[in-house]
Amino acid sequence: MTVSSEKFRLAAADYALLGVDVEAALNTLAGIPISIHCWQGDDVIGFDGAGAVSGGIQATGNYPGRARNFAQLKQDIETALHLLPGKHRLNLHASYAVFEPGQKVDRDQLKPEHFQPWIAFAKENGLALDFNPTLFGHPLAEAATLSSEDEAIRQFWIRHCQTCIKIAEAFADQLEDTSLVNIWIPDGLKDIPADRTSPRARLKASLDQILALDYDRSKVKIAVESKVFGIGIESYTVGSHEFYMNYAAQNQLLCLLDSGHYHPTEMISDKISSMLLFSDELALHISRPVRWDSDHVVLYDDETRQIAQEIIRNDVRRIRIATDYFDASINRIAAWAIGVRSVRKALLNALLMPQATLAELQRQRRFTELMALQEQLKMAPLGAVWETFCQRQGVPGEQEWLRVVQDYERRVLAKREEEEQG
Ligand code: RNT
Ligand code: ZN
Repeated sequence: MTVSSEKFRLAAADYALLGVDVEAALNTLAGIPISIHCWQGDDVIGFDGAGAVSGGIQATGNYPGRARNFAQLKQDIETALHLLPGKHRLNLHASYAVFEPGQKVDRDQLKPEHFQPWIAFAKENGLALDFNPTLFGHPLAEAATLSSEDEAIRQFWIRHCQTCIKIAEAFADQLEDTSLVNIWIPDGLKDIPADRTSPRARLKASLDQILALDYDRSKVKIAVESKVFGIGIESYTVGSHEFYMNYAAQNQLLCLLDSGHYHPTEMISDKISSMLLFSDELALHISRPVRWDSDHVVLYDDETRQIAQEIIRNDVRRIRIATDYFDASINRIAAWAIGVRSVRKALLNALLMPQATLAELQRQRRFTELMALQEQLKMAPLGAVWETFCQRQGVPGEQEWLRVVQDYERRVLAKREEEEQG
């Protein structure tokens, strides 16, 4: 027996004493899809010529090796996927359309054909695709988008969202899986508004017009993502939480909760149970805000663990889990690996908790024992179970994955900088 299998056997025995079935947990864990955001690979720049992200979000740092085109981003995602145990989906933005050399297609004219290479990539890797209209990093997004006072601009973005829904329908058809389309807009004001209502009324009218499109609701799921503020739009965000929560409820859309989009002490882990009492499905962007919506790499931290516990305690099948962060200060493949592995570890941690016992202690108001057991669980041998999970999934363990990244950095990423300097 190898050392790691012996460690696993002992760990499983410890969990059995707590009433937890480790094998059942690993089975469930392997099947939970995490939708990986493509935009960590290139600092949210995209391929359609924007050159930089805008809209109050920002990737800081200049670590070498950023993906500059489809071939590079695809290669990086594939490399990251080999480091990630379990089932995944891929989350694309419209700005990642793949064009022929010299071809220019504006965002309101995009077609499924511009994503055919991504569909092929998804097929090769057994991934389903999720999608996002890109309402930033574009000359017509400098002021406002779906809430714009300029009717031509507003209609441009309405057409963009509609075409994105059609593209997602093509994803769903060709990959035989539903596709989530998430709408996030950067509209807001730097300083105190005189009229908070009109932009929101225009956003509501825009969404109504987008949804009037004929699309297959069984294939394409639409989510709306709120936010409390962004850089340069500190005082007023048109798409606030109340706005979208009500809009989603009224129109049977999914509400998307991003863990960086609330006040610093307001946690999305506490929102999941409430949301699910009123809608069938919920979507999440797991991020890590540091003092603000900074989109740091997700870690295996308290809030990520709490989010995972709420996902497992409620109903994992009703929650669409995605990652959303962008760090340009460290190796971008490592950023994917650490963030997505952290979400998966947190899900494993949640699956290895004796949920029924804990809930019963709460019901009986035996709070001393509840606190003691919750603390005891923090010392449980999760690491050994995680290593076995990685091994069974054919993915490197905690000791090994970084070496794979470092090797890739030497072989591939470093060359990109040389090419650039030419
Ligand atoms: C921005 C939102 C949004 C973006 C992506 C790129 O604050 O979180 O989800 O991060 O669409
Ligand atoms: Zn987000």
